[in-house]
Amino acid sequence: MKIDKLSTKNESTWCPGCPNFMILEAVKKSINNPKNYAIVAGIGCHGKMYDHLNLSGIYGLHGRPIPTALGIKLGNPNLKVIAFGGDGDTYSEGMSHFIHAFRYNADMTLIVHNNQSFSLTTGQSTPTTQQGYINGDSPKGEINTPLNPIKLALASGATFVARANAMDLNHTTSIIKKAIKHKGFSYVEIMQKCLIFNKDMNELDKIMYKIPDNKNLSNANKYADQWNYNSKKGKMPLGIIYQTREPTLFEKMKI
Ligand SMILES: Cc1ncc(C[n+]2csc(CCOP(=O)(O)OP(=O)(O)O)c2C)c(N)n1
Ligand code: SF4
Repeated sequence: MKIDKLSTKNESTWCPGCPNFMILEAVKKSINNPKNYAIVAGIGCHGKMYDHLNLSGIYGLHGRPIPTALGIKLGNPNLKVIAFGGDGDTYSEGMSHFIHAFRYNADMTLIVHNNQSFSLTTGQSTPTTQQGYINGDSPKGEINTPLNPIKLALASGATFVARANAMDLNHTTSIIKKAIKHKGFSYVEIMQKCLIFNKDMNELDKIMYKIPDNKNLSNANKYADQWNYNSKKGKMPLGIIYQTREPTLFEKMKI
């Protein structure tokens, strides 16, 4: 098998056609000097990114890719650190880390693979699952409304918030490249269909549209409000929803 520098020979356990393959490709296209990078993954289908990227790092715990990535960054500030999380991983068990990461503003990147489902554990509801979704955990349908992590990120002091569509390789790649370049904590949510669970939300491409890079917080909040994670209607903006420059963690610590 011929493999490039960033690939591994590990067997894939993703379902054939899973959009995680597209996210993997976008990440590979965004990395130019692998020795400068370290990665962390949570546990879930998204976590298999760790198996397929020939990069240093830690295959972390469910919900904990952010603090693990922060530990790596503190250990070696010269590294570019990327954390991969699922929507269950990041917005449920890992939620406190998500909020504080924006306050700390350490210079690293979080990529959330949002398929609106705890897919590896057979499709239970996550905090961004739509109301009414029937699954093994909620046989009568999910009773709660989803939270909006983009709004939460903005309210928590985020300096870089972006959303991408896993199926749009070029756009996703350009966003990941900008996220890695950002000075501070960059958060990229990649909307990703799951081919097996919560397939109800697999037609969201119809409401997606691209926005120009935005540096205005009031506009960012308007973009965030355009889609509530609950509906298949409305408009879902893709692109850099907000970017600003604030002191990073190390600048604040003066190291
Ligand atoms: C500390 C801990 N809590 C719970 C689990 C069980 N668990 C493993 S994977 C997973 C679901 C992952 O869902 P998500 O993060 O959305 O990722 P996906 O599989 O959808 O990519 C859960 C709940 C675990 N392994 N460790
Ligand atoms: S269960 Fe869903 S997210 Fe997991 S590998 Fe299959 S298609 Fe991808």
